[in-house]
Amino acid sequence: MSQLPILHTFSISHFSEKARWGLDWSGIPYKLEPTIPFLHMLNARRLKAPASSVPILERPGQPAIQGSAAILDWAASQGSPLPTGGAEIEARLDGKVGPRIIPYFYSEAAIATPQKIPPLFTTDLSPLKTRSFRFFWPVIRRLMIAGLKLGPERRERTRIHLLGELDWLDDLLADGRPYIGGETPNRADLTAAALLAPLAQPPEHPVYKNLTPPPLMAADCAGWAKRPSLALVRRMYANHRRA
Ligand SMILES: N[C@@H](CCC(=O)N[C@@H](CS)C(=O)NCC(=O)O)C(=O)O
Repeated sequence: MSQLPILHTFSISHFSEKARWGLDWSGIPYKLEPTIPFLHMLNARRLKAPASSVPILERPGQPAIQGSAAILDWAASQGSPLPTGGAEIEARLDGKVGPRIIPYFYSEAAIATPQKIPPLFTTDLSPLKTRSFRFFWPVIRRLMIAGLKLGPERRERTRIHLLGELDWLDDLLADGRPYIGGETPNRADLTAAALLAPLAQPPEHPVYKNLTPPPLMAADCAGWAKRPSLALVRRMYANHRRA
């Protein structure tokens, strides 16, 4: 095994992007290992992770770390220049925003524009995993629709919740501060930017620069673009996202 830590991700995953960005910001070298649905479960089991989700950081000779916040905690413990602070806001973003973006996006995209999803999932994948993903995509799609109960009703419910969270973030930024952290970003800024990036598709994003939202989401994104919360996402990517 490589002596570098290995970051297991889904390329399309916003929580994976949060961990990846945090490691990039930290300057900690690592190997990016994007995977595909179902293989990720086998991998999580091999790494003795408590849940199946990505991101997971595999460390040579040490237990793997699962979860974007735990991976960032570890990066900070290495004395890295990763910004700190904003823990309560980060926890709310992780608990209420990140999980809702998933059904909000897939409820429309997996049904109306499923052909646009594979390029996002297969960014940076090995040729073999890319072929496997494309072969299994029709099955993965059906299981996702059934498992996550995707559809117009789920979309509408998660949209209303998301709007409430955008209002909350806009209020935090209402005094005109450039970042949640004030004049400089804290970890909550990184978290907000990574988790809300699907709504802003920043050109610096390694994957969502190629995201074409489905029609209803595109209309939402256009209507929400001037919100301080989404301006924050674009500012964070423009000023702070470097590979
Ligand atoms: N709180 C976790 C959430 C991770 C998460 O929800 N990951 C999704 C992809 S965005 C996932 O792996 N879903 C598939 C699964 O849970 O098996 C974190 O911060 O890492």
